[in-house]
Amino acid sequence: MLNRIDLRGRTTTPAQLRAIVPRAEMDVDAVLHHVRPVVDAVAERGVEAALEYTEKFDRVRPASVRVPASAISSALSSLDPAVREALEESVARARRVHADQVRTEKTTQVVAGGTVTEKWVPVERVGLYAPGGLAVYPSSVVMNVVPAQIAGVESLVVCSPPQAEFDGLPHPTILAAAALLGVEEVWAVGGAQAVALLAHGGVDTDGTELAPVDMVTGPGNIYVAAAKRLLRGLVGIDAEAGPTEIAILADSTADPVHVAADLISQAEHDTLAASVLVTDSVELADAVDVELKRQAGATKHDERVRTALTGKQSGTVLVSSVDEGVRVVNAYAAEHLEIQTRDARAVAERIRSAGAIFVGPYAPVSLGDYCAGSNHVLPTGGCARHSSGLSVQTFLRGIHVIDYSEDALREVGGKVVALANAEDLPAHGQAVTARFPR
Ligand code: HSO
Ligand code: ZN
Repeated sequence: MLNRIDLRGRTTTPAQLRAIVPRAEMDVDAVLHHVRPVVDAVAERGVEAALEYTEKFDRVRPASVRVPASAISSALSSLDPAVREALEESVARARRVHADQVRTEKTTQVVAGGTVTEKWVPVERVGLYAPGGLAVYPSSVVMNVVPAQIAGVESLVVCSPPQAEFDGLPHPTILAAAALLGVEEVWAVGGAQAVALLAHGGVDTDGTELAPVDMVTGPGNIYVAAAKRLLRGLVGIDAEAGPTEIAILADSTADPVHVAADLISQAEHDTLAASVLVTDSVELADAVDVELKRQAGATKHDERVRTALTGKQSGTVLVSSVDEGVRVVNAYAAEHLEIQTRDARAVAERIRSAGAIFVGPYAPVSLGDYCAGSNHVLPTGGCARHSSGLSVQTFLRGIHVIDYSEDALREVGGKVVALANAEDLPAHGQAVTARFPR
C-alpha cells in the first residue's frame, strides 16, 4: 500500500535524505495571488469585506462576527457529558505540562553597578485560529488557549469558520471548548479573511469594535498559511502549518497492528497528510502493508485515508539498521515521530529533530493529539529542524532591562567609543562621552 524507498547500502547526506524521504508539499506562494486581494479588502473595508468572503467561501453569512455570549454558554450546557469530561481531562493535563514552562525573570550582575535583567512579558492580545473544514478541532482550541492563558495573555479571541448548519455560528464543540476554557470572545470567521480581520480589527455589524490582535496562532489550511505569511510583521505568527505528518521508526519488535493504526490515524486528517514508516525489517514493512489494507478498508474515512497513504507524500523507507533509521528521521524532522523499537527510550534520546517524540508501544500520536498533556500544534514540513511547537514561550516576549550606574558606564565607556569608531558611528561614542565632560 505504501510506496517503498530502499536506502539500504546507499550513503546519503542529510540534505539528500530530506529530498528522498517523502513529504507533503505545500506551495503557499502559489496561492498568494488569491489571498492578497482578500487580505487587502479586509484591511480596507474590515467586517464588510470579511463577511463578503465568508458568504463566498463558507456559504453562510453570520448576523455578526462576534458570537453572542449566550451561544457560547449554551453550547457548553448542551455538550455531550462524555465529551465534556474528556475535554476537561485534556485541559487539566495540558495545564499541568504547560505550567512547568513558565519562565522566571533573571538578573545578571554583569559588573559592579551594572545589571541586565531579562523579564518575560506576555503578548497583550492574541487571536487563536481553530479550523473547521474536513473536521472540527475543539482539541486545537485547548492546545492554543492553554499556553496563552498560562503565559498571562490578557485578551484572547478564538476564531473559527461559521457553519451553515449551525445558523452561521462556529461548530458547537468549538464554542463549548472556548466556554470551558473561560474564553469570552469568539469570532465566527475563518480562512484568510479571519487572519486579516484579526490583524486589522474592524467594526462589527452592530457597531461594536473588534479590536486587532498582536499575534495569530493555530493551524489552518493553505489559505490561512498564506494570510499568515502576508500579515507576519503586522502581527506575530506561530508557524505556517502544513498537512500533518507522522513518521514511525520501527524494528522487528514493533507490532504491525499498532504501526498501521497510527499511520492511518494521521492520514485521516487530510488526503495530503504524510504517513512514513522507517524500518530495518522487511518483514515488518510487509506486515504493516497487509494491516494497512485491512484497517483502511474498515475505517470511516477510508477514501481520505487511502488517498493519503498511497500519495507520493507517504511511504516506507527501508534502512539497514536502527542507527541508519535515526539518521533518516533526524534529517526528516517529522511533526510527529514514534519510536517503536527495542530500547525505545535510548533510541528516543538520540533524536535531535522532531515536533514531538512518542516513545514505545503505548504512546500513539493520537494520545498526544488529545490527552497526553503535550501540545499538538507542532512544526510541519521539516520546520522541526529550527522551530518548536506551541508553548507558553510562544506567547512571551523576553525584554532586556539594562541598568548601569555612572561608575559602571564610565568604566566601559572607552570600549563603547572604540567600537563606535570602528563602525564609523562616532555619534554613538559621543552619547557616552557627553555624560563625562572634563
Ligand atoms: N494531529 C493533529 C492534531 C489533531 N488531531 C487534532 C486530532 N485533532 C496535528 O498535530
Ligand atoms: Zn491528529
